[in-house]
Formats: sequence, C-alpha cells, structure tokens
Amino acid sequence: MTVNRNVLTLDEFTLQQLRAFPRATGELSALLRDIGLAAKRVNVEVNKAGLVDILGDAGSINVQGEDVKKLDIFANNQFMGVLQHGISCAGIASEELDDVVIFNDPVSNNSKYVVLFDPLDGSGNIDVNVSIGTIFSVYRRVSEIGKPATEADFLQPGIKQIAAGYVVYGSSTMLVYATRRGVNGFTLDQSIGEFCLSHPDIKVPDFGLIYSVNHGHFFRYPLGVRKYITLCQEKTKANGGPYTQRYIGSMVADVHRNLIKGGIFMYPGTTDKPKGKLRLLYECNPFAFIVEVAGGRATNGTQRILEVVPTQLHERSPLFIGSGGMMSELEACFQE
Ligand code: AHM
Ligand code: MG
Repeated sequence: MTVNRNVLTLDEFTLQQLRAFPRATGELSALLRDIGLAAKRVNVEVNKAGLVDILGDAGSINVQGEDVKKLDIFANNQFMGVLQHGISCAGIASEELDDVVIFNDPVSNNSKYVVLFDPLDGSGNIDVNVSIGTIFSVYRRVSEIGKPATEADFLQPGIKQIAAGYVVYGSSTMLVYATRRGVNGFTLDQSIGEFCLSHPDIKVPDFGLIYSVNHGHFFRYPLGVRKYITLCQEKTKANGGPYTQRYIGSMVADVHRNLIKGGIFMYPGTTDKPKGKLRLLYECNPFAFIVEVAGGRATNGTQRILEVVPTQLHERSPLFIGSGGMMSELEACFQE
C-alpha cells in the first residue's frame, strides 16, 4: 500500500491561502505555523502524561535531572515562546497568566496581531487520559503599530477576531482554525510530524442529535435552560429525536464533536455562579467565531457572544453554542 502524500500540510495550506491575496503580508500564516509548532511540542508532552510516575511528577526532578513542569505551565510557555520569537505577534494574553504580556521589542512592536489563548483547557482531565485542548484567538491591534501593544488590543469584542482555532489532543491530535473564509481541520500525521488537511471547509449541521451540558447543576440553572434540557429529554422520533446527552467535561472535545456531528453545548450560569465558568476571551469568543463561520450560532442567553464588549481579561460568561436549529429551539424555551 502506498500512503497518499498528496494531502496539504498546514504550512502548505496557509501559503496557498496567501497566494489568493497578493497584498497579504504573510504575518497570519507565519503566526498559524508558530501555533502549529507549539501544538506539536505540547502534543508530545501530553502523550507522555501517563508516564509521570516513571518520568517524575510535576514539581519534581525527572530521571534526566530536569525540572518537571505542570503540563499547563509547559503549554503556556511553549505557545508564549513561539509567538514571542516569531515575527507576527506584539503580545499575548493567557488564561494561565494574570496580566497581558507585551513583547516590546522592535520586531514585535511592528507586528499587527495579538494572540489570546487557553494553553491547556480541561487540564483536570489529564490524569484520566481524557482529551484536552488548546484554544486560541487572533486580533488585529488597535494600538499604533511601531509602539508596544496595549491592554486595549486584547479587550476587543469577539466579532473583531481575525482568526480563531483549537487543538484537540485526542485519539488523534487535530488543529482546527477559522478565518472569515472558512473553518479547516488538520490531523497530525505523526509519521512526518505535520498537521495535514483532513477536514476541509467544516460546516456544522443545522440540527444534530447531541446536547452537552453538566446535568449535575440542573436545579441551579435558569428556568429556560431547565425547560430546554427537559425538551431534549422528551424528544422522540416523531419530533426530531431522540437526543443524546454527551458531556466529556473538556470543552474542546465536546464542541469539536458537536461541530462535526451537529449538536448544542451549554455552560449556563447557575444560582451560585450567574456567569458560569467559561472565560469570555479564552473560551467563549474563539469558539463562537469558529462555530459562526461554520454556520452555527453562539449566545450568552441574551446576546450574541461575539458582540459582547469585554471589560476584563478574565471575565466569565454563560455560553450556548452549536447548530443553528437547536439554538433556535433553546431560544424558544427562553422566551416561553
Ligand atoms: P479549565 O479552563 O479550568 O480547564 O475549565 C474549563 C473546562 C471546560 O473544558 C469544560 O467545558 C468545563 O471546564 C467543565 O466544567 P464542569 O466540570 O463544571 O462541567
Ligand atoms: Mg480553560
């Protein structure tokens, strides 16, 4: 058997996109390649996570005499490192860090983008071998090019995103990213160490059969959400069901599955945490952008996520996201 090697790699794909825009500078392509490189490094470490008892636990010294860092800190440093050493990014904000990091060197100050990321989302799942992910979001700076980036560059509404994506470290490792032109998925071919285009032009079906929510909080959800969950449970063949509940507790994997198969993912506010758990800038906005480009929708229950103007780097937001038809069903429950 000859392996098909006519598949575009991430680098080839981003370069091909560039050819369609003669005036493009290639900065975004370079940035995506940097992110792909960090993702490959993180993937190697995530794959060894089960070996920590042999190789040394986080905070200890491993058999090679090296400090073992917690995986989320490792991932944070990898993504920050490639972006700092690249030519396209003026600064970053990370779910792992309290404040933004402005690179402030001559090349970075002349770069037009800033990147926000959650380096290892769902990291509580590492110990039990469940998929985890990285989420990222790219904005064009609003501050003056040539000068250091400012916090205002990071506090833009999600609608201003230039690109957003995620990496899922799962049964295979995939990088999916969206620009306004479309959503494309790349699977890591371990044999050549490259992300290869495997899911071109992803579109989310208008209806699916999956709803994803943490059922344990049912009695603390707003009435409209409880009504919708009950509707999902009542679905029969006669009215478009039956729906299936699927909730990994790892947002990247949950939303990725629903994006491919069709479905709705919800992380509502609760009576004790009205804004829920997920972060607007690192989790809600990038996924809202990706899912909208793929033809779906995302709201916080009252407003389109991408139109929310953030006031704080780490603010939280309820999130309802997925197939357009299912989002309409949910909204009908809110209005009842
Ligand atoms: P994290 O950023 O601390 O990893 O938390 C985010 C994760 C999401 O991936 C997931 O959807 C959610 O937490 C699950 O939370 P819960 O256990 O409350 O359902
Ligand atoms: Mg997270």
